[in-house]
Amino acid sequence: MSSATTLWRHARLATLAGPTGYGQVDDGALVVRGECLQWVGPVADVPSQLDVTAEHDLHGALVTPGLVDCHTHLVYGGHRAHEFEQRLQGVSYEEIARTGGGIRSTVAATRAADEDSLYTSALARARQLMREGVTTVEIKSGYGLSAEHEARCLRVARRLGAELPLTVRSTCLSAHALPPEFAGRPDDYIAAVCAWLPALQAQGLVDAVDAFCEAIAFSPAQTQRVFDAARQLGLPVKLHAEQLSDQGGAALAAGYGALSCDHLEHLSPAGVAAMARAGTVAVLLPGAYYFLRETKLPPVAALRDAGVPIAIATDHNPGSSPTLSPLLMLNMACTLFRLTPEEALRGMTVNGARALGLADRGQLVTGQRADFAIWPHEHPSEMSYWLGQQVQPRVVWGGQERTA
Ligand code: DI6
Ligand code: FE
Repeated sequence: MSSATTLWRHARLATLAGPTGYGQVDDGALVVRGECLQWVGPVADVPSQLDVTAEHDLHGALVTPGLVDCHTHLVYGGHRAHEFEQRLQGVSYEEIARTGGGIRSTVAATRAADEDSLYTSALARARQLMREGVTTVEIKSGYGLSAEHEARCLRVARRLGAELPLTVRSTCLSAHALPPEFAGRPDDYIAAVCAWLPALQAQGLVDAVDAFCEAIAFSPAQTQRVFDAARQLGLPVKLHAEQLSDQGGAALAAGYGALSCDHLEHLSPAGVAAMARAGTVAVLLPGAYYFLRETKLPPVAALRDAGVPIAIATDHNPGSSPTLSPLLMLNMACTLFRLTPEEALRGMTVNGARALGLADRGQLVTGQRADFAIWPHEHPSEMSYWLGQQVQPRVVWGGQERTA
């Protein structure tokens, strides 16, 4: 069976091909065959011998790769608006966590919800991301914190991937917080996590393993035990590292060839160097920085100088980043972290894909997956310029245009 070949012409392409620059093609065309890009270039050079079955004229609209949101916690019950109020009264995120609120309050709400209602709420969130051009999303567990409840959250993530055109990568973040039944016994909890990981993997629920290495969460030694269990199973690792303090987590993760280290506000020069050596992506999360009213900036200039690829994600979660706007994150990456609009866009396309270990997307080049978004813009810098405008692109997932 030969698959359909579709020609999209008169696009202003931001291909992001090559290591820098937008890779702009002003009067560009994309040829899509099946789920992949068969040809990309100027309209004037479209090969004539193609057996095109459908054509679309884009009248000069901007086309970018589909957005990759490489760090989210989309599956959870409840919300934490009351903690937002407390924090505005001066109670810190750490204090709330230490007194049983924070992640643990979402764990209680998540355990109390049934699988269908977790699915329904996560579905609405995923659709919102899709409406802003997200074609690939990573979803972490970490609000179940028992074998049963973690499996449930990861099944919800898999179900979203099966029922939506979106690609979903699922990450096991069981080492996110200490559940109440293990109070005072963090090492026992880590042993339990290491013991249930093989079963989660055997059920096909895990693409990567993450942990929260922090004074209010797990130590480097405990993180290392989780990483050893992941390595035994051949699973790649990522880490919530250096968000609130410098624990040396990034260097530890880099030693395991981590796909990414995420947050990184307190990253040290040694951590930057270790990430550069390992080719680990730095995932910066301006939503959490903003919402927690942090003041310590991630070391963007040092990451840049060391050649560490930078990704940007929403970190959607109910405690520290309740946003579902990837475009707002592009803006904040520029205004708060001083990325260039080009770096921000790369961060949510090609480098976001890299943070998930996906080499088949994030650029508009021959052979990549035909995931792209069509924007009412003249220049790619507008992706991060328009602030809170709720721009809705047309979106093509694996060659098919659909509405989210
Ligand atoms: N860091 C974060 O920002 C999220 N998880 C993490 O390890 C926040 C999770 C939450 O507060 O519910
Ligand atoms: Fe997170």
